[in-house]
Amino acid sequence: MRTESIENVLGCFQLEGNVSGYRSYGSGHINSTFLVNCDTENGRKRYILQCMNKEIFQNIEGLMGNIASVTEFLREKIIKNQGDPERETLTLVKSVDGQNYVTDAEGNSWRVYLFVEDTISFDAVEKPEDFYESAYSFGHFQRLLSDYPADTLVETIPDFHNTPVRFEQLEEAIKNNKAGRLEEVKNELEFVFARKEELGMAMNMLKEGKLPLRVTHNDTKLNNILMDKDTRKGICIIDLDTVMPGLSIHDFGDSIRFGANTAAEDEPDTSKVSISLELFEAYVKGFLDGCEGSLTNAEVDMLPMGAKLMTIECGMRFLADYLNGDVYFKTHREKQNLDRARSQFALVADMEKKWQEMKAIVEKYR
Ligand code: ADP
Ligand code: GN1
Ligand code: MG
Repeated sequence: MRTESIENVLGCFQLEGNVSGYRSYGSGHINSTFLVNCDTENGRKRYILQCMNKEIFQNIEGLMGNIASVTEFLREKIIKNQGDPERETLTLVKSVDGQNYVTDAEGNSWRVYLFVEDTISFDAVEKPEDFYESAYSFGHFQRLLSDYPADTLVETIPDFHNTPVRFEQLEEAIKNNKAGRLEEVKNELEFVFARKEELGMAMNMLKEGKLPLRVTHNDTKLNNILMDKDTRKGICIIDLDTVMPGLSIHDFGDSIRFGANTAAEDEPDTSKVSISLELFEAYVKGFLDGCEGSLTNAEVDMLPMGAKLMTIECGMRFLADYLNGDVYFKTHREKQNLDRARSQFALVADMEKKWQEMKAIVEKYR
């Protein structure tokens, strides 16, 4: 991103004071995020500037429409509950001509949010209590959106958590072998193909009406929640690009995939990868508390399967991206997508070993 263009873009938004600096920020894999500092008469004011990934999000207008109306809906609920809407949900800053985003001369679209101060977003769980808090918040988020008109939401990435479609996309990547890396991933493919029959479980239950479609977040990674830096309570759910109709077990599962792994998502040494049952338990408890009894019996039954499916699905996505030449997820080193995929599959294997224990934990809190 050229400096000159970022400065032009910032000039298009209704920021308070004068921009005194900006820098790259956060560890998201999709958008380009910047922290922006402004000097105002009353001191410092900070913003988040994001360039949306236009290869991944084909309908930016629809995506921004979703975010504007979901944050407005949440804002009203937060005000009713006597909360602070500028801390508890994202606040879009309008452009000088009153729009929710701006498109530059190169066709890149940008948005600005108020920076939520005095919060932290974790890339790894430090304490089970923090994981409980994040689970509570993601459960509560779903609860707050339970009466949101789902049919008005644009599907920003079609088939986002349709695991069988993700399998087909992997098959396509194998067929094309664009980056010539197929030979390297034989073991990983064997792992996935051995589990092919299981991949459709959740989607089949949805089709049969056994699992309800809800408004879900769909990207419930630990660093997509801001926690208060002092109380360490969940404050604000962010990264709303994929808020769409989806399955609650997928929101649950994606958090487990990322947060209950004893190793990093891209850990090259898979012997360090395992599912922490202590963290799994903290998340089950927090998510069920946050959902306040709204999950059906079938949803609760399927929580462990949600975790397994989200982990294998994400592994397939990383693997397909590796075969395609690292075109989707941001990478910072060679073979990072391959390491990410391997770490996901090692986590699935460990879940399989601990399956009965995972089920017993869910039973304890249902
Ligand atoms: P990506 O889609 O690339 O993951 P995110 O929207 O998750 O992008 O933003 C990346 C990171 O920026 C987050 O993990 C978080 O640390 C930080 N961030 C994003 N929005 C805000 C905000 N409004 N206030 C404070 N921090 C934020
Ligand atoms: C991406 O945007 P970010 O970094 O929070 C991805 C998720 C993956 C995750 C893996 C829109 O999330 O689906 O689970 O990376 N988001 C999108 O870390 O594809
Ligand atoms: Mg993110």
